[in-house]
Amino acid sequence: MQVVYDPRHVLHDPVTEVQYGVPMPMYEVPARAESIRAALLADDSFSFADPVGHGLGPVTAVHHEGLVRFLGEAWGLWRARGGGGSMPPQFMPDTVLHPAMREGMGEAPEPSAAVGRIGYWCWETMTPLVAGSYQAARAAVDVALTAADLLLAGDAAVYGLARPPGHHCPRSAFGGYGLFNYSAAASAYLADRVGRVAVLDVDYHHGNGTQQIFYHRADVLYVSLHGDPDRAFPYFIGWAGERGAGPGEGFTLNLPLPAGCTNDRYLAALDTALERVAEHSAAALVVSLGLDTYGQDPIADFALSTDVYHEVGRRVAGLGLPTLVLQEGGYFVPKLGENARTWLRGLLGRPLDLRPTPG
Ligand code: Q9C
Ligand code: ZN
Repeated sequence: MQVVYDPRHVLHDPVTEVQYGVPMPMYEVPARAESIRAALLADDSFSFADPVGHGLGPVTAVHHEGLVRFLGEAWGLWRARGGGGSMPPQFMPDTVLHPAMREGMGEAPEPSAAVGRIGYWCWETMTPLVAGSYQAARAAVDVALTAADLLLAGDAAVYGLARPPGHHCPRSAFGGYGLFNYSAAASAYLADRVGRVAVLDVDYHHGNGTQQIFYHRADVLYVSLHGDPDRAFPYFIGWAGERGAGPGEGFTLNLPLPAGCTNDRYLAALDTALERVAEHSAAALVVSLGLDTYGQDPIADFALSTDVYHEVGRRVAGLGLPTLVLQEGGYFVPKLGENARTWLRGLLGRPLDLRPTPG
């Protein structure tokens, strides 16, 4: 299996996220992608390829141009404002555009100050921007699109190893650790070229961004298994009753799951998801692969074990669709590489081959 990877992911390396007002070390760190890369390099089922630049077209196909413009200039504006030294080494909003604020008053105009703009284009406090965030996020999109090209060229399965993850980014905002929704960009790119596409999002968190981007479309099916928004981030979206709208009605399927979700419970929900994907007659499948469903993940509450990822990959392969796997979440770094490798081996039909954790 070809793995597309770009070392520029390390340029996005904020130090502090804010959860419930508490500053804490980032969970979404460069070591995540490096742990996966190391595990795949040690397995001859995988070979590495570099991304090719695809420009901004596929980004603005799924994102508001204002968001893209802001992210491109945010760091420079922040530096110019503080002149360096005394400013925090990262940029995060203190005010976000809550819908209640202007209820009944129409759309808010985008302010001109960078400190206002960041809250206009961001929806939470766990995705700080640093000097290289934009470059890393652009590289991640190119990883996903290059992997999509390999799929279009005939590979049965391709893996895009990218970060920061993007599935929490709707058309007009960033957040949820990511800047650009590369799974959505690759899905739209594939839909333009092959017709119907299915997105299977197995990250622990609901992919609110991807759902929003395709909510009105019938050609791109969005199916997600995730922690129930009644208790889990992103809280306000991912409910079972959300099924798509207009021409997209029936083309979103949410399967919220309970805390402590076991391997068996998970596989049963996966079968439901795969049945819906099979009905879609897609020409390609995009998997948003989050490994934060793992039992030891520090920010999630499912109970999956490493071996079940092999079975999940195997069942996904059973669809018989050209499959583009794109990395999203997963925060238990010591097992992340092994979990990804196990999942991908299942997809490839290679035997389960559990290895001891390095280090
Ligand atoms: N206090 C992905 O896995 N923090 N994003 C949740 C709640 C943000 C996760 C913890 C989680 C974002 C791609
Ligand atoms: Zn996640």
